[in-house]
Amino acid sequence: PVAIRREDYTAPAWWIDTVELTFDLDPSKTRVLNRMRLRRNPDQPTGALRLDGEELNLARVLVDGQGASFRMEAGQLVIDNLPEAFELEIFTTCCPVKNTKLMGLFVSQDTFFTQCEAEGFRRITYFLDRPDVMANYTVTLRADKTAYPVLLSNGNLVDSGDLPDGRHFAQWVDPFRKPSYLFALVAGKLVAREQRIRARNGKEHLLQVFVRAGDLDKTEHAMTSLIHSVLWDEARFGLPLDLDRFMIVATSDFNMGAMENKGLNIFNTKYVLANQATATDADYSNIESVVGHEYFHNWSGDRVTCRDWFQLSLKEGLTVFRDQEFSMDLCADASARAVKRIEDVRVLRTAQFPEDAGPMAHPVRPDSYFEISNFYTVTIYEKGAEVVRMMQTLVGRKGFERGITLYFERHDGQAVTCDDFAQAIADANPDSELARLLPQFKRWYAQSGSPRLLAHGSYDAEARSYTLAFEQSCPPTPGQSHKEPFVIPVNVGLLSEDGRELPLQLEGEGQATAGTRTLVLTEASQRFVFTGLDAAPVPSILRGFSAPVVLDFAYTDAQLLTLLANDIDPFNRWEAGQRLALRSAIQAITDSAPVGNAVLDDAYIAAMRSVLGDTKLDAAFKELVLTLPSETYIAEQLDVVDPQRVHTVREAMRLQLATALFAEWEQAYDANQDTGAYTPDPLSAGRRALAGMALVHLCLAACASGDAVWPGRTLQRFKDAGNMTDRFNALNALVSSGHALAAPALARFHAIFKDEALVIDKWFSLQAGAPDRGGNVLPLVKQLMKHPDFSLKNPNRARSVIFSYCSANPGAFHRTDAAGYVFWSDRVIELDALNPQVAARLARGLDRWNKLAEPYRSAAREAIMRIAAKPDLSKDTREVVTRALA
Ligand code: HT7
Ligand code: ZN
Repeated sequence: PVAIRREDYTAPAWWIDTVELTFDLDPSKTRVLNRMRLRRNPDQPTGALRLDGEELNLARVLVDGQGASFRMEAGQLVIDNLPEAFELEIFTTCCPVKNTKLMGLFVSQDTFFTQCEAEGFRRITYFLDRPDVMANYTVTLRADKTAYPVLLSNGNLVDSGDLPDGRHFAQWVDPFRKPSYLFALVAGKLVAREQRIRARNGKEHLLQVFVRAGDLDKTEHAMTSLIHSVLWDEARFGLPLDLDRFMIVATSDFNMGAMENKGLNIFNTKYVLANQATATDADYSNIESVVGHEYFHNWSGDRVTCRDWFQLSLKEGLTVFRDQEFSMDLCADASARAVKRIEDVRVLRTAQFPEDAGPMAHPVRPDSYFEISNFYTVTIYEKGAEVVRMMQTLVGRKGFERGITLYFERHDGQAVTCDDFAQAIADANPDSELARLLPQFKRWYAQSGSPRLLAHGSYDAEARSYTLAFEQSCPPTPGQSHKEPFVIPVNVGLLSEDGRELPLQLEGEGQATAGTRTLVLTEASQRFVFTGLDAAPVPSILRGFSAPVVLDFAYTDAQLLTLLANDIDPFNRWEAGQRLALRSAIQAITDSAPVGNAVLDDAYIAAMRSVLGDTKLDAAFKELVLTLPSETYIAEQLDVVDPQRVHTVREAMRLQLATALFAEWEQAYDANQDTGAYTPDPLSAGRRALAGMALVHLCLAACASGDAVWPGRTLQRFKDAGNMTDRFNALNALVSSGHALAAPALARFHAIFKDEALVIDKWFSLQAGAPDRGGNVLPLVKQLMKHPDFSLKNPNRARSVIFSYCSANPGAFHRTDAAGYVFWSDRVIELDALNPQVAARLARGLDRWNKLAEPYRSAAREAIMRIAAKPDLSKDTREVVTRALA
């Protein structure tokens, strides 16, 4: 395969103005008639018409109604000697029922769905399948009326009716020009929850959430989330809903979370269906942000789209930022907002930082790719969102809103670049730091790798001043050995030793400021002098995680304990606790002695005791502070990783917290019981999360001591729970503590929920992700794959078993006998033949093999080589393993 390079971008030689598609839907042979009006792009006066196509059967090509001569070249349909403007008619067939890749037109549970981003439309018809070719679509769907009563496509329904032989049709016209990746159709037996809403301008819209008949009682939360999204985008950014009708449809077979097709969003059922009996608080929260995310794409993605796929973060980074802000604005108070921020940063640090340090590291705006599907990454999404967030920090919230307004005014209806976005934000704020530093700021788009920020503080008693010195650097990444300094906004505060917030007086500035201030770093080394200080302060650096960097500061334990107890910035309070725990973990891991049972010191335990007992703190925040850094995050801090040792140390820390704080856990459990009716709001969800965490620790301690009381109570809670969160937390406590009562509870759980696919996913995932005890998880995973409910073809199910084991359970996956790696390579190969996108995601599981200690390292490399040796791998998986071995 050949690499696609950003620098090779050229505008298309032809534009497509209109597309009329007629589908005769049939699972094994769908006929597609595609009638287009094309015209030459005057800026590209030469070049044949080259249309992309994949797995299509071509029956007819007509140019202005006449049979045309064409040739096939590297899978493309090529036509030469065309007039400047003409009508092109192409007739093809495809086989949706055999489409296991779930790209293009496919069938899921007897319903037709499409997935066209990034390059799926070419599996439906021959087309200029690139995002800068935007056209007006008219779509006619014809199908058997009994089997497919609902026929949907983008835009407005303009006609429908019956046809002979029990068939019927529906015609849809999308009033907006769009690229092919936003095309969608759905046809099947579906029912809808409907709601009419009136926008601020008085216009009425119809909102619909389509699901299978039995699932209507699980659509209320998705609908509420959609309504909140519509209102929020109008209120915060002045962006209204631009369609009469906005539809969401759920499918249980989907490669990703959801897809923002214009006016017809298609969702994985996981991000639509919820009721209190089947969905956890986390599910509710994910549904809210994914519904928001897809809805916000209506502007950031659909109205203004990407010129080429290298600009993917233009829409994805911005839209993640928007969905994060949406969820934050829905929070009732500052504490809930801080919890949301901590959760987002945790994702960035446990998933994106490793990506940025591994073989797949790439800039937020990549320079090349082999398969674009591999670049729907945490770097594009989450780091991209951090880049947008830094822009907001540099121009202020109001300034950012002005920038967004200008961006949409300037580029509505266009396919643009990340440069266009940054320019609009800067132009709307000409006096800002962003405008002043724009070319340097844009290095965030160009340079990969997570910058390191080394900070050092020194107090001068005589001058009553404190100097904060910063040095920034960025490690080499594939293809980028040298990096230029970034613009890094660092939010800083200073605390007295007894935890009081101090005024900030920067040398040479007139007025002292209270609270946090943003220092903007631009040089490799820079220093800031704070004056008027009677004693050495405790610096609170990178408050709110104001930039996606690794901060290195030689805090003493005492300083961290001060920050943990007092910082007005909840993020840095949490961060101080994480640093203390991480410090103990790394010490125990790198120590040559066997792992003891007192990894954490008394001061840390005492601090956690105060956090648990602090009546001023919300339960959700306590739960985050008490959660130890993950095995993946700990491993990232080490040069050489022995995953078993990391696992043993972390398990020892968990047990220590469980036993040392037994009484506090009991109290936390009792104090955080639900009183009224179930609601998934952050406050009550936080209470359930802390109660669930307490149960895990109580069961862990009980298993160690042989006590039967708490496991018994946990089983009872499992049986009596009034909602899935409490029920699942209780089940998790039994499973993760390895108690014998887990087995009957699991059996009962399966029996109750056997007809609820999303709950059965949880059942599989819990077992495949359970802490390893003497190598028991891999045999269990193999057994689970033989369970009648298991299917490799369904991505959610494959993820619930295989990914939960290979990618989310390092302690069980990294085995000294290499059996985990052999299992992984077998599954990658097996999945690759069915669904390359899912296989390539799984293939990322050993990205960090190079960091592993022996014998893991050699065995992991061998497993990757085993995959690479397969001659007929997909482009997707080939790219991942090739980069891993480079
Ligand atoms: N923009 C959507 C991307 C997506 C996707 C990409 C490749 C293969 C399947 C896919 N399904 C959805 C999702 C989003 O970011 O909103
Ligand atoms: Zn998106």
